[in-house]
Amino acid sequence: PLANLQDRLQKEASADNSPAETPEVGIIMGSDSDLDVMMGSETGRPGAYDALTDLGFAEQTDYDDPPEARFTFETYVVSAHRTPELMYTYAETAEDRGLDVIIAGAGGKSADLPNMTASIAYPLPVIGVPVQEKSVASVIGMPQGAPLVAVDAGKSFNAALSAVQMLSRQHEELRNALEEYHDGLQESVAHVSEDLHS
Ligand code: RP5
Repeated sequence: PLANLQDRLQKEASADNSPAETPEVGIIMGSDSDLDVMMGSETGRPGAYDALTDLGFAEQTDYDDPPEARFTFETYVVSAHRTPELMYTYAETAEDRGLDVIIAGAGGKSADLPNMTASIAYPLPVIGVPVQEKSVASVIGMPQGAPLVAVDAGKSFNAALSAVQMLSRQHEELRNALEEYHDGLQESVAHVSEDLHS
């Protein structure tokens, strides 16, 4: 499966797909044990999956068969330490595969996936998510000249919002969706206070 996966990524990079057919956001993580934090959904606190789907994105599982939604994201488990060649191929082909931004999460004390991906995929922006508190120093600790944007531990939800903010500079519908979503988030905070005082 490893060779097939690398092969598939390479083929997708040389395919002639239009931007509307390819995922804009790539979500990668070092282990399937990161899925809860990275995706959220019904597993606990909201994560990147929730923010993106709330904003109208659909998950694209087959590169050659895009969903109807205009904006899509993809999800891969890629480990900097256990599958370094796959990490390299993913990061190196990302731009040619049509991605505009990568959200990369890793845990442990050597949370190297976001950092290495940012270095290889440069100049494509990478948003790092430290999956645990102890991963923060590793994720944000980049040397001068090797940029990586990062969010706080576990905040893949914010990483997704930041990714859509980047995309919204080119797509007005995403700008409008972000504004509307922000209004909704404000209302939900206000509801909590209202409930406390009713
Ligand atoms: C990191 O090591 C992964 O991102 C994960 O957060 C952590 C532990 O991985 P598992 O041992 O649970 O697979 O590379």
